[in-house]
Amino acid sequence: MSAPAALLSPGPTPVLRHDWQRAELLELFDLPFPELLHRAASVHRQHFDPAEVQVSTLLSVKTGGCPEDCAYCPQAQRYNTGVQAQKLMDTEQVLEKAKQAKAAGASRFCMGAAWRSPKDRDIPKVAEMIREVKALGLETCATLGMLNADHAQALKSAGLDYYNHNLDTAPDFYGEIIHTREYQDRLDTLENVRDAGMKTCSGGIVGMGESREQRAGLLQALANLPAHPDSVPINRLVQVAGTPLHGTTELDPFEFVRTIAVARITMPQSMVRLSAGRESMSDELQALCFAAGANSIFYGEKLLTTGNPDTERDQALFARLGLRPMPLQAQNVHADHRIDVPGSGTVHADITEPTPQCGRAA
Ligand code: SAM
Ligand code: DTB
Ligand code: SF4
Repeated sequence: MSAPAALLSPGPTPVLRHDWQRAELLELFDLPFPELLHRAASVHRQHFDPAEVQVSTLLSVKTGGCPEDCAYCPQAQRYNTGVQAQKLMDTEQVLEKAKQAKAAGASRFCMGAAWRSPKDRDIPKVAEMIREVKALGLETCATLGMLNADHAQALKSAGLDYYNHNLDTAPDFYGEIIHTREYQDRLDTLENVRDAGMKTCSGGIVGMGESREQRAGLLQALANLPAHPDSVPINRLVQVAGTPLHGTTELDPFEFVRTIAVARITMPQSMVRLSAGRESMSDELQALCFAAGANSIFYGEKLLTTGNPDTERDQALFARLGLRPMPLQAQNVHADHRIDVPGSGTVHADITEPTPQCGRAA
């Protein structure tokens, strides 16, 4: 099909739009694959060095036993997935993992908890973790469920740079996936995070049985937030036995790449993260995602409870594709406000170099 001239004209640097219509996004999705990739890659180059990929490491600081019913999630207590509930980790253990992540070349460390929302008594413990991880010279990120304004402020005061809270899917598919909290609750949490002066990390999951229109609806909801999320994780559903979504028909890999490309075009200055699901992707599919404008990954053998490519495989992939980790300075060029990261200059490790954990890339 032919795309409208307005969508195809290269033009000057685009202004950030917050008024995307679903039909416009669907027109992008419908473009011939090479044309869509070309457009996304062009937008990518206007804002980023396409050889640089931001590298984050995840740690589950509180695993399992979650009271929510998210149909994709291995950590929901109500599903029999074999995930053992654990209590909140000690700061010492978290710091050990953060040091390893830094030595392996990560620039951001994201702490996840299987909570609906943190309780008042959890906040000082998490704040201590954040302070100490930040003191290592890492950017800090947390994903702890819904956040009220006071909790958001307390985490900001502890030095939290990013808060991850996903919209997960389109408003019109959401009711098929989660029943224990509303879409509006998610928007409210993101508002509390922004109001506290933290950066937002928000994206979603594809491959949950949603339609293309609903994938477009997810990206529309993200792009039309009052501020584009600084990071946009695009997760491909990791199917876990025992969850209601286990057995869902797999998404066409090219449709996943299209989703990345449309995210890049509609949120040109955001870090678009090729997030969960990489373990089962070929190197070629990941390369297409980077070509379509993905410029962030989770690095390290584990996500929260499921697998991620091992570090040697990622080092080899970076080496084969000529990619390198994005230095913190470059990440903050695109931010609304700069982050004061102690010792940030030391975080610029090259994951293709040998590290205490891993050998040299092939
Ligand atoms: N409990 C908090 C919450 O829900 O906000 C934080 C942790 S939760 C695991 C963070 C995100 O991980 C979810 O919003 C979802 O997008 C993603 N996620 C969870 N399970 C997944 C799966 N099986 N496949 C892909 N993404 C998943
Ligand atoms: C996000 O969007 N994806 C990450 C992170 N934010 C917290 C989590 C993926 C979890 C995949 C399933 C698991 O490992 O439990
Ligand atoms: Fe709980 Fe978060 Fe999993 Fe939902 S996604 S069940 S809130 S841990």
